[in-house]
Amino acid sequence: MSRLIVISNRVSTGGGAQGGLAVALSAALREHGGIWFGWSGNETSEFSGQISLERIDGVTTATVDLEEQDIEEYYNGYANRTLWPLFHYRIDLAEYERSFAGGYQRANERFADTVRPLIEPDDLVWVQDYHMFPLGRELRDRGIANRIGFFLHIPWPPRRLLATLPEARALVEGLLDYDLIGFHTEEWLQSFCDYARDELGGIVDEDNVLSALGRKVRLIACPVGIDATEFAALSQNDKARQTFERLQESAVGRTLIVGVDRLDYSKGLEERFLGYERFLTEHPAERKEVVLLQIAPPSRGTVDSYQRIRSTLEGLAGRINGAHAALDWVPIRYVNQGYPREMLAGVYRASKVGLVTPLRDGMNLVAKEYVAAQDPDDPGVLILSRFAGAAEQMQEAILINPHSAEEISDALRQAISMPREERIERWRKLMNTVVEQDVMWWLKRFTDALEAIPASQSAFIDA
Ligand code: ADQ
Repeated sequence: MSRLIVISNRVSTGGGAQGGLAVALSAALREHGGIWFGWSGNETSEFSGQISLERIDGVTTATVDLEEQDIEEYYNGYANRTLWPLFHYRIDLAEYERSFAGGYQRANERFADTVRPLIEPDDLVWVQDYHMFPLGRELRDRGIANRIGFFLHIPWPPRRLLATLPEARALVEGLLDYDLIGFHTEEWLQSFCDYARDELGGIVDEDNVLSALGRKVRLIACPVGIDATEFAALSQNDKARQTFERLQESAVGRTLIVGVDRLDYSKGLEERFLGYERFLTEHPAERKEVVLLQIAPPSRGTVDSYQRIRSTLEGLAGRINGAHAALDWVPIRYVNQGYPREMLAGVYRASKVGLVTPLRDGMNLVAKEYVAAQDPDDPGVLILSRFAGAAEQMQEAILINPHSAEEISDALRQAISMPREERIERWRKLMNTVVEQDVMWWLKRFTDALEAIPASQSAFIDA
């Protein structure tokens, strides 16, 4: 079995917001042996390429500090102000600045210089996400002939949207130096193919191998999962039970509806609040029978669009509560805080409706966690946006268009009155998928596909 070199913006060997993913990547690194490389999260006055090696729970991590200008242009700039909004179809929020593009390229060159000496000839190299698009090419330029895979955790935008990015063509050309590119869904994969065909004259064969500009890269749709068995067990532990009881007590017999998201404009929180408000006004008889608990810890607070969405939501929650609250009832409990995973599991289990309404989402792991945490004899109902990658696998949820307040309102009504047998039937099918296509399944599917590629296929096919 080849050693694995995982490369991502941040390195985390467990816990944190991306708990499941970090745990899975750590498990793969323990099994294959190898190194997890990335930015330390720290700033240095002058970039030195000095690597900090650590061994945590059987996993070797290697991290490097970046200069303030790199962090500003590469991370806060190109990654969070340019690529994130564009890839979530929000060109209205995307900022196109040459300095960001330059800083992004420089940081990737620095990563390549730093990680290069750690890579041995038979290692599989696996680059994660939109922070690192150019890394494959940079490694090739430094003589790395290993198999290199790339996985994108966010959507791939339609061709005409991507074309608004000044560096779009260079970005996609750079991706041709990978051997394998993974997307969460067929839809994101097809958008990528559209661009490669129309803008680069590429050809995609029946095995999803793209040939363009004299190079070949294999494409796969490989949806990420959660550690479903572990999460289901978590929902039964003491801390989860305490949270469950506390919530049940405070809801005093009302139906709890839950939303759990990083505070991000892609998650459709504003539209969710408006849909819920519509439900309150359209169904006066059921009004005081429900409570929406929205948990949304702030993220990327230095970026203006994140400050704006935060204040918009505070205003909206205040207005809805002001207009509808009674002496003994507040319609929205809006909490800006992160919680340990076992508490979240208790929250999901206590909630009869899971409301997951992103406007765009690469996958969305909350939808899967909500399902995994349910009581098999009395499960809650998942309402899920059609525009989350997870919708491709989770057809038994109530699927909605998150832009329509009416659809959200109708779905809430349907979920709240759904008979137990139907809830159980839908949940069983959802749970089967969540368990079968879990995070270890994802990991194996990707690493098997990478290992199956003849060594260094991405070397120039015509050269
Ligand atoms: P995110 O945009 O962060 O991930 P998501 O997939 O929902 O979105 O994962 C969020 C994680 O954070 C979940 O595990 C959730 O439990 C946790 N979390 C959210 N709120 C929390 C809170 N208040 N307290 C504690 N934990 C909280 C990106 C992409 C997604 C893709 C993932 C993985 O945007 O589309 O699913 O990567 O590929």
